[in-house]
Amino acid sequence: MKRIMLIQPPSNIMANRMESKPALPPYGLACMAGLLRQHGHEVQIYDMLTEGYDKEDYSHYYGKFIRYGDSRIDLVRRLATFQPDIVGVSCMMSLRHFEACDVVRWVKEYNNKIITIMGGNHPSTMPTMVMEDCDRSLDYIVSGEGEYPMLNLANYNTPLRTVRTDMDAMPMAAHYLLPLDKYAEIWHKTNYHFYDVPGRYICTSTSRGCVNKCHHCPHEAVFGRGWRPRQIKQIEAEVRYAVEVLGVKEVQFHEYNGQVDPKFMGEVAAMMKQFGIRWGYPIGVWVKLLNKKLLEDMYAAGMDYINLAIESPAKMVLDTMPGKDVELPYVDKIVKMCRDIGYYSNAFFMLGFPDQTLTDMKLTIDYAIGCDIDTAAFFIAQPLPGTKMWNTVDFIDGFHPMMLRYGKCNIKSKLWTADQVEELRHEGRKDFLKSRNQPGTTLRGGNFVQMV
Ligand code: B12
Ligand code: SF4
Repeated sequence: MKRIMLIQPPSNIMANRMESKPALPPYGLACMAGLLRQHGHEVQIYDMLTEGYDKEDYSHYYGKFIRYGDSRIDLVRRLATFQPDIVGVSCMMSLRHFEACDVVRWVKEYNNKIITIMGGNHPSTMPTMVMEDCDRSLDYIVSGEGEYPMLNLANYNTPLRTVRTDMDAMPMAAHYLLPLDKYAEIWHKTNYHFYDVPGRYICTSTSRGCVNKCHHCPHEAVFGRGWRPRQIKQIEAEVRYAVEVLGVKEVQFHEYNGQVDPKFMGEVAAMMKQFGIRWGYPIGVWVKLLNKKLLEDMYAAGMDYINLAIESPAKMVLDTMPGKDVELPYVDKIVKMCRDIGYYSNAFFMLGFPDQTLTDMKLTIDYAIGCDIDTAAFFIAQPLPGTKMWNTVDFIDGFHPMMLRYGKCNIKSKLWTADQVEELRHEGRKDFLKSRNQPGTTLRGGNFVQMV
C-alpha cells in the first residue's frame, strides 16, 4: 500500500483581471484517486488552488499575472501531516506551467525520497520544457491518461504506460475526496459562469475524446484518437452516489464532446431525469447534433442552460474545424428552439485567427449581438501545444506558454496587432452587454457577460 498525494497546483490570472478566476474540481485527479483507492492505496487530493483561493500574490513571471492558491508553507504542512510516498501533480493548462513546476520542486526540497510525477494536457504536450523547469525534481511525466500509469507506479514502482483507460473498468471518480462545499461557495461568490449553482456540484464526464480534428484543439494528446462513451449505468451509479450520499445538487459534464452522438445524449437525458437536479454541458455542444426532441428531452430532464458552440459566422474560421459543420441557417433554428423551450442560452465564439481581418472579427461580434442568445463568450484563438495551430503560427515576441488564455492574443499577423485584437474583444463584450441591458429588460443571469 502506498501513500499518494494528488495535487491541483495554484493558478494565476492576468493582473488586469480581464478574465475569470475559476476554482473547479480536478476531475482527472478524482478519476485516478478512485482507481488507486480501489487497489488499496491511501490517497489524498490536495487542491492548492481552491483551498488557498483567497491568497493572492504577484506572480514574478513577467510581472503581469496574479498567482492564487496555497503557498509553499501550506504545502509543506500538508506533506508533513500526510507523509506521502508519491506526489502526483496535475497541470491541465499551460498557464499553470510555473505553478506546477514550483510544486514539484517544493516537494523534492521537502523530502527528496518522495517520488514525483506530473500529468495533464500541458506536460503531455510540452514534456521537455516541463522537465527542464522542474530542475531535476520531477521523476516522471505521463503523456496521456493517468489512471493506469499511476496504478503501475504505485503497484510496481514504474509508471510504464500500458493501455488507454478502459472506461468500462473504471471505478467511480473519488469526488468524496474533494472540498465540494468550497467549490460551491467560490462559484456562488464569483458568479463564475452565467448562472449560480444551487449547492454542491460535481464535474464528471459521459465520454472521453472526440472524432474531430480542429486545428486549435489538443484533445488527442491526452485521450488519443476517437470517442469513447461511458456506459449509461456507470454514469447513473456515479450520479446516484453524488446525489444521495454527497448531497450534490448539480452535475456538470466537462468533456470535450458528450454530444458526438445525439442518441447517446438522449440516453443521458433520460437517465438524468430521475434525479430531479440541474445538469448540463458547460463546455459547449455542437449545434449540428441538436434537434427539437433532444432539446425538449434534455430540458425536461433538468438541463436548463445550454452552451452552443457556434464559433463564428466566418467560413475561413469554420474551415479550421472540420466535422463541426456549423451552418448558420440551422444555428438560427436551434437558437429559436432554445428560446421557445426556455433554456438559458450562451454561445461560444472565436476571434483572432491569423488570416482573419479585424472587420471579420467585428462581424462575429455583431452576429452574436444579433443572435437571440442570453450571453456570449468571445475567445481569442490560442496556439495550444500539440495542435496544428501551434505548428503554423508566428508567436508574439516574448511569448511563453503560460500566456495561453482566451483573453490574450499570442499570435502575430500581417493584418493586425495583438493589442488590437484584445481591444476589439474587450469592446465587443461591452457592446454585447449593452445590447442586452436595455431599459426595461431584466438580464437573465444578472448584469453579466460571461468572463472567460
Ligand atoms: C473543465 C475544464 C476547465 C475548467 C477548470 C477545471 C479545473 N479543475 O481547474 C475551467 C472551465 C475553469 C477551465 C478553464 C480554462 N481552461 Co480548461 N478545460 C477543462 C476541460 C474541458 C476538462 C478537464 C477535464 O476534467 N478533463 C477530463 C479528465 C479526465 O482529464 P484530465 O483532467 O486531462 O486528466 C487526465 C489526464 O490529463 C491525466 N492527468 C491529469 N493530471 C494528472 C496528474 C498526474 C500525476 C498524472 C499521472 C496524470 C494526470 O490523467 C487524467 C485521467 O486520465 C479540458 C478539456 C478536457 N476534456 O480535458 C479543458 C482544457 C484543460 N482547458 C484548457 C484551457 C486553455 C483553459 C483556459 C486557459 C481557457 C481560458 N478561459 O482562457 C482556462 C484557464 C482558467 C484558469 N485561470 O485556470 C485547455 C488546455 C490547453 C493548454 N495547453 O493550456 C484544455 C485542454 C481544452 C482545450 N481543448 O484547449 N477549463
Ligand atoms: S470538436 Fe471540440 S473537442 Fe473535438 S477537435 Fe474540435 S474543439 Fe476539439
